[in-house]
Amino acid sequence: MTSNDTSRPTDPDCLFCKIVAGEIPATVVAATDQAVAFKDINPQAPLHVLVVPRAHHGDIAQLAAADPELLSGVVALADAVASEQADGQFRLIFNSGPRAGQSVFHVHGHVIGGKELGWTPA
Ligand code: D5M
Repeated sequence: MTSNDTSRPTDPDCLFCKIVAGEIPATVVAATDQAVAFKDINPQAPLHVLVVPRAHHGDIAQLAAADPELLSGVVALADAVASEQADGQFRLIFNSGPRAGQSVFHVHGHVIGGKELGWTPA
């Protein structure tokens, strides 16, 4: 782990840190000084956007412990994206750990919406 020029934790080997830095292309739909929202490369619904803090934290529990205000900013960006791109209603999923389906270890919320959602999470 390193820090960038704003003393934000970053990981040079992290895919989502590279997207935040603009080093890997992504379809960014919204951004704040705290967080970035970009389209999931493998969408599961008409709205499927990932919201990530600019700072590197491994999962939602680590983010909540280290910087609860930043987690709040990530949730606020999810809400804004759902309002701008769909009807404002959304599901926000944070997979935490490989057995829960997490494959990228930079915390990210899946903002899912744009259709009537069923409930089959497991
Ligand atoms: O979710 C990781 C998600 O990240 C998964 O839905 C695919 C998405 N993904 C992976 N690489 C990219 C790039 N390059 N752009 C956009 N989206 C990407 P998880 O909960 O960790 O399984």
